[in-house]
Parts: sequence; structure tokens; C-alpha cells
Amino acid sequence: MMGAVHAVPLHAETGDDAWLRYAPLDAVARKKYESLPASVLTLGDSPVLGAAQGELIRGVRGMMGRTLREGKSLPQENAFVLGTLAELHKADPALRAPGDLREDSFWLTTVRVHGFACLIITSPTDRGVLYGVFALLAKMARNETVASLNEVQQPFAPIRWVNQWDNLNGSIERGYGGRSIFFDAGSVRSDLTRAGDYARLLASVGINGCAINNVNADSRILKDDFLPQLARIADVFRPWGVRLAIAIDVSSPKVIGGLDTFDPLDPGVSDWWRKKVDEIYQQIPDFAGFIVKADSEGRLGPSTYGRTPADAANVIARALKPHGGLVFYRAFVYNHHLDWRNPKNDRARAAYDIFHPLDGKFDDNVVIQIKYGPIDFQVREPVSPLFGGLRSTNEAIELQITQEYLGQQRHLCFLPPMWKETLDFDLHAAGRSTPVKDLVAGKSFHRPTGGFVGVANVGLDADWLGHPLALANLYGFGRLAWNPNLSSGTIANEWTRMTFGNNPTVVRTISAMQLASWRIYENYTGPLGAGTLTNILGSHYGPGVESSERNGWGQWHRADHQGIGMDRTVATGTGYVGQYPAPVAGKYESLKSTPDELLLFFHHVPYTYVLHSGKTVIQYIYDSHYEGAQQAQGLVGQWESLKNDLDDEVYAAVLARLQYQAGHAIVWRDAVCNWFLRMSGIPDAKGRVGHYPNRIEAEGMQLQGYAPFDVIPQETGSGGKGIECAPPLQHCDASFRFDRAAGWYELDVEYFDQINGESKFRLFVGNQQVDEWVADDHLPAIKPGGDSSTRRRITGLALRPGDEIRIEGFPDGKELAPLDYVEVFARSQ
Ligand code: GCW
Repeated sequence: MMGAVHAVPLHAETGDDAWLRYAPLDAVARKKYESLPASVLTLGDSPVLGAAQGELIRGVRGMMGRTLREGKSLPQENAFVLGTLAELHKADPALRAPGDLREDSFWLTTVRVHGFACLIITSPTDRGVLYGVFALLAKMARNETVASLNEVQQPFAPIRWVNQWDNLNGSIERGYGGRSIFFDAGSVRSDLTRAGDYARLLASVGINGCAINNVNADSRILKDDFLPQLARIADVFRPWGVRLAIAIDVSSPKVIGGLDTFDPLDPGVSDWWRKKVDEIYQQIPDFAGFIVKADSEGRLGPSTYGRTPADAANVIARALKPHGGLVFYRAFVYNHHLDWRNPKNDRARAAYDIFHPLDGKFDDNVVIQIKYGPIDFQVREPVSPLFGGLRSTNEAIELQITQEYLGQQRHLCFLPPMWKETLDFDLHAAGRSTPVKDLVAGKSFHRPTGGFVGVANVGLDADWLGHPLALANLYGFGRLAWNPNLSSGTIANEWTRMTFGNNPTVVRTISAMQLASWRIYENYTGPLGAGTLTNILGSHYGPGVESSERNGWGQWHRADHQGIGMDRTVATGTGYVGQYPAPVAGKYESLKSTPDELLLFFHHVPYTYVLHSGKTVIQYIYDSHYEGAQQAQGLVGQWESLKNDLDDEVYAAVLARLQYQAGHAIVWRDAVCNWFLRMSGIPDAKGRVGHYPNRIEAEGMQLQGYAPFDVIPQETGSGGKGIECAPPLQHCDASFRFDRAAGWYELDVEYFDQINGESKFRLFVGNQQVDEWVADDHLPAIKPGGDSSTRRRITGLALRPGDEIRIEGFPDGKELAPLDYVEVFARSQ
């Protein structure tokens, strides 16, 4: 079957299979694996073992072009042998695992059984066997050696879950990869193929639980007629060892249960939960548990009855206990009507203030699910002090795979470097070394359970998350949940090899892009711990510096004419710093020892304050934004260098995303810099902010039909203004004369692409049409501004002085062919 293979065809690299492509290996790699067995023997029989065997066959077939023979009895030839330790021991009492293996761990070893060379994949559990198969196939995909294997891998923590924020109508809250793979129009989808594919992806990195619906939960999910539908999802998860969980509304006993209360201390309520849970387990025997968001962002909760989160969690936990289920109670509980005028108020304090006093009051099958930082998934936050504030309570860290505040998968932002900083952070709880990873895994205080939860929000899009490179975040979350000691570099390298193959240039380039991307994003968005500076009242996407202030949401940065930052010190501020154990509190309490990157999270300083780096705060804001925008443009070039090494389709898809990002990074740069220039009155020492010599503002062009309008907020449009072509006009013109030397130029047209229309544009030089495009992207915007501002780049234009450059705009719907400016660069720039 195997003929010599000289050139490996480039296979489509997007699609359902993500990093599980099993693309044919090149001749050298095949040679390496040639002596692997030709048959597979699976001891025992279960859906998970079936999936494990099927995966092994699939992977070997894909990579080696060989179909393994299925054996049923003890090896009569060299074989892969799959089975639990117990089964293996029955078959060959001489086989003993090296030491104690924890649940879900696996052992890969090459031994002789009955005289035949066997590659054994075993574990205390079926699920661990499946993980072992994935690990072996991953090694092959990455061309690693598998000869004389003897390797044990143990998961760092028992809880390795993802949450999906899917609504029953099929939309996904903060989802950017298409509609729900689970729900449509109020019910579970009839075709659950993608749900099964998802479970396979999750299993391949060791994820063992998935909560499928929005934490802003619809209580219908617990209705009797919904449970059989949930059972169908559990069925497609089961072969992959992924247990189903759901988010619930604590008011369900009242809303759908017909009771007149949902008071957790009411016996009728506890009865209701017990019956409901029993009913669930009748249909889903391996049901994993509930996620609870209560007393948060308008959700009802125990505070209605003057009860505590512990009361609410425990009544549900007691119903689940006999069945082995867990309750994840989210610590994301805060008052979003905080009085912003009171300088002592601080949303960051909420989780610790509420949950720390309850430590020890939660049942053993309750897990407090804590976001990594005290605010809300910002580009830079300190570690939540609550991780160190619970010692007699289980906890899990909540990380966000979906890039809600981090570019929504339109911007490249590889998150493992950020997650690692959190996980490795030493909180020094109880006066000793307690890194967050140990705390959440339950190691520091010997808790029965704990671990990692990632909010994934994959959707029906072929690439799951909406950006082919964003899948590295799902992969990376799983890998870190399995082993938080892996480096970000290792994770990037593994993922790239499995997704794009082992070409060293490709691996080096993509890994480097991924590893740089979070800091690039931080550079052109929120500096020095001030928060992402996005529009927090709406999309959470484009720049919206002002939106944080003067409202009750508490994402304040307190920037005014003199300075910026939240004083969270004990001495003069909100006292938040005091929630950390002394060694950490000491560091953050003092300006001098607070690291620059978190300065504005902890302190209010004048714009002229000099950072450890030697720059003033204001100049740092300007410089980092210019640097970030330039780095974003650099990503485009790095990707372009791979043109001949990648599948055309994925090359083009990623290129388009990166070009868009580079343009949007300039929107960010200009909005943030101009806002701070206006606020501080301190000019950019390098003279860039507010000066755009190559820019021709649309409102300054010759207009026919087009009329100027104010962009709101003003800094999200260049010069604060744009132009629009309003009804009844169906077509407008804006033109200007080119007045520079003859030569080759590049021309950037900045326009606004809203979701409520698909305007058309045409660009002319003299009478010649040189470009046309439709503003048909699906950005989260219904008006011109920072969310919708988009760049069209036209390269290689021969221009002469006196040429007329003209843009024709054709409005559509509510999108009035809006334009912001044109920027003309000599080609060498
Ligand atoms: O970040 C905020 C999001 C909400 C989300 C909430 C939460 C599901 O903007 O969309 O609600 O966090 O985590 O509960």
C-alpha cells in the first residue's frame, strides 16, 4: 500500500479536524514508524474504548496510509494493545504499571507479550486509554520518536472542562465562530455531528466535561421535555469521555417548577431540586453537574431571600451528591450599579468580599469557579486574590478561550502566555509558595477536586472559532489544563506542527507570530493595566476609552486631565490590595514595586509619572500604541512569507484576517492616542499623534451628495468626522487631487462597515476604475465608529501630480457608504 512518497500534497488545513488532521507523513517520517505493529487489539468493550480503537485506526491510516487489522484475542503478532490496567493484568499478569496512576492518566509502553512486540496503551480508566491513543498519534503527527516508549502522563487536575455560552435559540453569547452546534430555534439540533466532532477535539487534549449552555441560563433547559434532548447530546459526547453539564437558573423551582419560592432553605425547594436531579440521572447516568451564575448582572440569586451563595450552592449540591455530580458556583458576583462618584467603591473587591467569608461553608461537591482576574477577562489584570482566599473550598479557574475583550477572533491573540502568567503567579497564601495552578488544582490545601474551566464558544463555522489560528487557544487551554507546566512555546510548536505540518519554516514563523500576538494586542489596546479600553457598554470590540467611566459597571480607569489609574491601595485607595496575602500586597501597595504593566490597575498617577522603563506614562501610551500597530502590520509580512508553504485556502483566509487586524490596530492606536492627547494636553514627543501628513480627510474632499457627520465618540473617526451618503441619494462622490511627485503609491481607504447594510464603493484614478468592493463584513456595529472602521488597501498605483482620485459610494440599508479618510503612501514606506 505504501509506495515511496516524494512530495506530500498540501491538504486543506481548515475544517472540522482542526489539529487532528492526520495528514500523510513525508517519506522520512514514515520510515521512522514503519516497524509499528500492523494490528490493534482492544481488551474490553465500551464506547470509549471503541472510540480509542477507531481513532488509532483513523490516525495510522491518515498518516501512514495503512489500515490496521483488528484483533480480538491475545496477540498472535506484533500489535497495539489498548485496554485498562485491570484488563491488561487479566490478560498478562506480568504487566504492572509503574507506580500509582491517577484517574485519566495513561501509560504508553513497548513490551513483549507472549513473545510479540506490543505497543501498549493503558490507564486505570477507559478515558485514559483514549487519551493515550491521542498522545501517541500526536507524537507521530509531530514526527517524534515512538520507539521503545515508556511514558506515563498524569493530568494535573481532575476538572478540565469547557463552558459554552450557547442560547437555546442557537445564538451564542460572546461567540464568534458561527451559530450553536447544540441548539437551534429553542430545541436541541437534530443533527449533532458537530457536537460529536467537538467532543473528539476536546478529548484529544484531555478535556473531560462540557457545559453546553449560557450561564445566563434559560430555565427551560430543566423542563421535562428538554431532558431527553439533552440526553442526545450526552450520547454523542460519551464515546469521547466528555461528560455533559448544563448551566441553570437558580429561580427554576419557581419559574418552571410551579413553586412560589426558590429560597434555597425552603424544604419544598430542596425537594424540587432532588426530584429534578434524579430525573436527569435517569436519562443521563453520567451527567456531570450544574454551573450557576446568580446575583450577577441582573440574574436572580439567593440574595432575594437574604441567603448566601453557600446556601444556594449547597441545596443543589445535595441533590447531585448521591449521583456524583458537581455544582460550579461562579464567583463573578458583583453590583453593576456601583456609585462611581465614591472613590472607595471598587468592583475588583467583590468576589473576595463575598466568597472569602464563606470559605468552608460549601459542600464538598461544590466548586467555586473564579475568573482569572478580579474584573472581567481584560487584556491585563492581576490574579484574582480569591484563589488564595479559599482554603477549605474547592475552586476552579475560569479562562476565556473566546476572545471577547481580545479582538473577537478578528485579531490574532494567542492566550497561553497570558494564562501561564496567571497560573504561575505565586500568591503566597498561608505564608508558603502557592502558585495559582496548585491552588486551583486543589494541591495547596488538599482539596478533593479542582481545576480548569475554559469558556470556548465554538460554533458551526468550519474553523470552529472564526479564525484558523485561534484554534491554538482551544488546544492550548486543554494542554495547560492537563499540564500547566508546559511552556507557551511548546504549545505553539505542537499545535502548529499538528495543524500545518512539520516544515521548520512554517513551524518557526507561525509559532513566533502566535507567541508575540498577545503583547501586540495589548500594545495597541489598553496600556499598563488600565483595562482593555474597549467599548464596555456594547460590543466589547473596538476602542471606547470613555465608556468605562461615570457608570455603575465599575470598570473604571479614572483618567482625567491630570492623571489615570485606580488607587486600590490600602493606605489611600479602595483597599483591594489588602485582599492579597502580605508578600503580594506589599508589592502592589507601593508604587515603586508595582510592575509597570499593572501600574494603572493599582495606582492613580499623573501622566508625567516616570515608569521603571524611564518613560513617562503618557509617552508610553503613545509609543506602545504606535509600536503595536506596527507589529500588527509585521504579522502580515510574516504570514506572507509562508505563501508557498501553505494550503491556498487557509493562507488567504488568515491573510485577510491579519490585514484587517493591521488596519484596525491603527484605528485603535489613533483613538486611544487622541483621547489621551485631548485629556492630558501633553503632546507626543515624537510628533505623531494628531499629525497625519499622508491623510486626506473625507470631510475635506470635494463632495457630491456626500455630507459630513460627527463620529461618536469623536476619537474613533479621524478628525472626528466622516461623510455619509443619505437617502434619497443612491450614489455619492468624494474626490481630491493628488499633489505629490509621480511614482508608485499605496492607497488606504478607511471606511465604516456596519452590519445593517452592504454599501458598495468604487475607486477611480481619473476615469479609470482601479478598485471596487462591498462593505459586507459582519462587524458588531450599526453605526460608524471604532467597531466598524475598516481599511481597504490598494497597492501598486501609479499616480502623477494633478490626478483626480475619486470614490463613489452606493449606500445600502442603514449603512450610508460612510467614509473616514484616504491615506497615500509612497511605495517604499
Ligand atoms: O464578560 C461578561 C460578558 C457577559 C457574560 C459575563 C459572565 C455570560 O460580557 O456576556 O455573560 O461576563 O461571565 O457571566
